[in-house]
Amino acid sequence: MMQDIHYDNAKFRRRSPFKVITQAVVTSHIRYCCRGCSTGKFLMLLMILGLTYLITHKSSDHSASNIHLNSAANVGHKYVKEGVSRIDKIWRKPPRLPPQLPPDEAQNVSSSLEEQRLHWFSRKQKVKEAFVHAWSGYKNHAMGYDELMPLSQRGTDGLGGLGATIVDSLDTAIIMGADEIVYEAVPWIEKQLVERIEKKGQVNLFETTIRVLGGLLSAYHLSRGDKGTISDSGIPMTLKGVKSEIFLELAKTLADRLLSAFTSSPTSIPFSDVVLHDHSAHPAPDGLSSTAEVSTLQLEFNYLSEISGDPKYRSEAMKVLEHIRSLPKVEGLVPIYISPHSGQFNGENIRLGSRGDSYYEYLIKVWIQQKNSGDQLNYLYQMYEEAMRGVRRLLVQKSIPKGLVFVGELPHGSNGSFSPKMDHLVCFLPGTLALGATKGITKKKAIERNLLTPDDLENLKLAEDLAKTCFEMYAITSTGLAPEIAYFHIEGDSEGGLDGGNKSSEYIDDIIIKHNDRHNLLRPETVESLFVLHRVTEDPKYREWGWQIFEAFEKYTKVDSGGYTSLDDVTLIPPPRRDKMETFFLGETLKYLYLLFGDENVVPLDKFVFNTEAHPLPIILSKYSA
Ligand code: DMJ
Repeated sequence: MMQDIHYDNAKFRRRSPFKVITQAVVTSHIRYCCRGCSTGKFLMLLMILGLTYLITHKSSDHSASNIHLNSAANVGHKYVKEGVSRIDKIWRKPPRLPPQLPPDEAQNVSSSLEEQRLHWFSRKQKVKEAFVHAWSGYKNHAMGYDELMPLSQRGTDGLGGLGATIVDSLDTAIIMGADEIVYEAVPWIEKQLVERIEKKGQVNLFETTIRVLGGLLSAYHLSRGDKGTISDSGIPMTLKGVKSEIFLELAKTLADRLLSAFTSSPTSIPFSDVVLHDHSAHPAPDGLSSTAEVSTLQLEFNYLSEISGDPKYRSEAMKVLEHIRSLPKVEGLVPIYISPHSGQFNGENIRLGSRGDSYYEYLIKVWIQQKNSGDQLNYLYQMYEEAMRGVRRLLVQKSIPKGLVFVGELPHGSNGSFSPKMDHLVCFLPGTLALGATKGITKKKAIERNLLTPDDLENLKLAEDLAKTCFEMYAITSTGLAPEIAYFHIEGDSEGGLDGGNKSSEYIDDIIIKHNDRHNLLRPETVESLFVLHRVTEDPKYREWGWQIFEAFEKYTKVDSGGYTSLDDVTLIPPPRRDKMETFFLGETLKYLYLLFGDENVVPLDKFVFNTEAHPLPIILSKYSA
């Protein structure tokens, strides 16, 4: 072993020129040719002496030159360097050039790359057309309402009446270059939104933060509010007359009201609801807040502090995470309810689905957002790492018969039984795991730079396995669209329910769908993860899966008169429809599909973090200033 190391090092150690020459001569044919021949011996001796003189002469010049190297005006140095390099040239092998393809093959490779680019470009354009169709339904039948009911062709205010679809869609329109939509959305925002914020009543703190505040902040950045350059987001800016300052002003006006959820609470845990017109806040009827909701505000409030110069937003929001840091957990995993009155977790229900999901997402994303600020937020990274180890140990299992890897739940804590239930919402996790492993660069680069820890590699593997499971949750149904919740068949557990209806799927027996869980709300989580995994692994299968899902949305959810609709049952053909187009279909689902089929330099993952509603915010470059 020692010898090997010694040998390896010797290969790279620089040998003295004298050693080089004597070794070369000793091992050369001359030795054999001239053995026993005195003239040969004489010639060999002469050669050794001559060469030794030459080398020592040059070497001493070289050592002398070292003294002069420090002097910038050393003219002799050039000569000495040239002398040494001439000798070096004799003994060094020429550098190896990378293998080159013959010209005709190189031509084929580049033209097939070009074909691929065009192929995905045209698919990306189809997504843009879908976005324009979704918007046209909203604009024609529901402009100013929160959401479109595409079947009855009217609007509904399910989110408090801030015109949520308009603000949620705006950055998608900017990213897609759908300028006509930007020019329809911005005047509405300029004229109507401030009045809505001042006059409307109750809104949910979390939903309003992620959709409306997040949308305004992202629009602010993408419209060059904080002097972002084209190379930041990779989006060519063609918009004229859009004044980004308005987005910042509105964001402050809204956030000042949302802050009452924090300031009214007796602990660092905010109340769930805010009454906009009187700057007041109150808890939910059961007195509890969702863990995911209170821990999914920080990207937005931090960025607002950054661009407004006012630390109060960041300070209130970060207190939540600092407080949760101190609470007891189960291997990093947390119950899905928390009390703003006591500041303690409530109950033992642990899951990465509804009310738990984005707690884990924001641990790593807030750390990434602030990673240039020094070490003070490293506790978030540690909480994330511990939680993902907890997920791997306590929540991950494989289905039978075909072994799909899934994340289940612990409804009664770590001492209770395991439930093989997985919400579609959990499908955010593959993307988050991949992002957490490479921090937004490709897996290839991360490996080349030796950046991946054993935990990162395990998380990346889990990400890829889970992304497949999420895709199969679509592929096992008759419509090719996933149900809201899936149960997985495991040893010793016989959940009752339906199969997905696609009898040709090899996973049909692994996934069970209960009667009440057969709906699809046009959710984004799976395509979100496919987008991140494609960026990280560069594996084209993620694009193909995304395209398959997009085609199913086109086939079964598109409404002729404009918009797309949720479904009541994904296992039936034709699927019964549910009259609602959620704002996140425009804000998230179509945006992630568009980015999945597009260029990796557009909204690059090592420069942006997406909030949980897919609004990209730039990674903060300056020091943490709160
Ligand atoms: C979105 O509002 C967000 O992604 C949130 O984190 C979870 N639910 C919806 C989309 O499904």
